[in-house]
Amino acid sequence: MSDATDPPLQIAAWSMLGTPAAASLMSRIGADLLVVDAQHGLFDDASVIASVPAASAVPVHVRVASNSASLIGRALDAGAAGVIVPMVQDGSEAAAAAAATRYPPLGERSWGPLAAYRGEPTTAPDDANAQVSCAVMVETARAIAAVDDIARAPGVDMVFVGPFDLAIALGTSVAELLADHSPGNPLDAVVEACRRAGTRAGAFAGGLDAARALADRGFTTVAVAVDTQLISAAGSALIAEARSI
Ligand code: 3PY
Ligand code: MG
Repeated sequence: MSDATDPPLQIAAWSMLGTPAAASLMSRIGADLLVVDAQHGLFDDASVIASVPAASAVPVHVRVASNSASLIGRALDAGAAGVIVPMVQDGSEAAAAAAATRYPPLGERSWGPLAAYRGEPTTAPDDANAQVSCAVMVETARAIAAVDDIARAPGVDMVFVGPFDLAIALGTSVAELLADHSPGNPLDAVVEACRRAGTRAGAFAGGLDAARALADRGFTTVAVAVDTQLISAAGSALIAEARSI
């Protein structure tokens, strides 16, 4: 259930397709932010570097392939507003991810923004530290058990649930996870830990019904519009209708 102290709901778009054109299109559909997926999407280092400036209509957050300081640094050097770090298991992994997003003295990020090579102004280290967002993904049983430590880790701005991995890890399905309202539901545990820590709670939804269910539970960032799914769904519906011409 949403709470009066929660931040306003953010609706995220999500790009898998690995090109600046797809990222640019997805940044212009009215979402509050765009996630460029370099874990399970087709983005690599070069296409992240080309896509972040192309998707200039909204802040771009890169889901990096793993909890690696160099991947996090390169995504931020490309101009990303933040990163989403998958498969974070405990407070120390969360703190390491966050440290990779901040320059000293707050963290261990190394200076070298790619914006400079595009002739764009760079952001001063203190401003970059204040503006960047570090989201860490909670999607295993171990992470759920450590969710308070993860949400409280210094520099973590958002705890982001991967419901598909979480459902696999817990031996259930996303539908059952969303339908379950018994005490101790892991989705509620994430929202409650985030409220205690003053951290945003986000989740991948992948569609309207899941987004609504997650927002009703208190998640304040929901990723709802995924480019691959939109093309398949809208394309097959249109072709099916065109068959009746
Ligand atoms: C998950 O559901 O596990 C995700 O990582 C969403 O992309
Ligand atoms: Mg996942």
